[in-house]
Amino acid sequence: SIFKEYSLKDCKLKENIYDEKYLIRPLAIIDYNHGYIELLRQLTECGTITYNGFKQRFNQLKQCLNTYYVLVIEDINSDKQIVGTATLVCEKKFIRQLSIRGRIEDVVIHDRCRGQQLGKLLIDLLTELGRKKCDCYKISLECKDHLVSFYQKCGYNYEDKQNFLCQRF
Ligand code: 16G
Repeated sequence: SIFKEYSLKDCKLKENIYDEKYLIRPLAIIDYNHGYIELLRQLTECGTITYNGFKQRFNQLKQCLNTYYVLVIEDINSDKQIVGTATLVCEKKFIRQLSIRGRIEDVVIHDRCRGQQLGKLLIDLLTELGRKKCDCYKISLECKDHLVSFYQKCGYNYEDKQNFLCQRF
């Protein structure tokens, strides 16, 4: 498939990526009507999200220049349904000579589309984007136990010197 040959041109993701079945592109407001939120529900709870609420949040992310890169996979043959997503967030720091730290967030592939390497493709694209275009000095992510080996295949590993801690509200 075209995916295997694709490499991020200038890492700008200016061109959409097609093959016969799927289109990979940045999130758009219209995706609200094509199952984007329902897809996110396969990852975690989302509560009630109205169209206006979604649009407002979308515009907030967009206003943060060079910070949020939300990719989606559209199923061309299935009424443009959104069947995959992943986000790269670039955090600006003072440390390490005003460095940028990347995080991979909210990765979901629709349960009916798993096993086609679509998740790996999204991670690879965002990792390349973070490394080459955004100049991240590191990119990290958190995941459930059963996904550790998947992310290891994408080049992510445990770090001895860091632990992940969390407080929930
Ligand atoms: C996973 C996700 C994270 C997401 C969280 C939601 C990846 C790599 N990790 O950790 O991005 O925000 O689940 O779960 O996709 P929560 O609602 O329990 O925080």
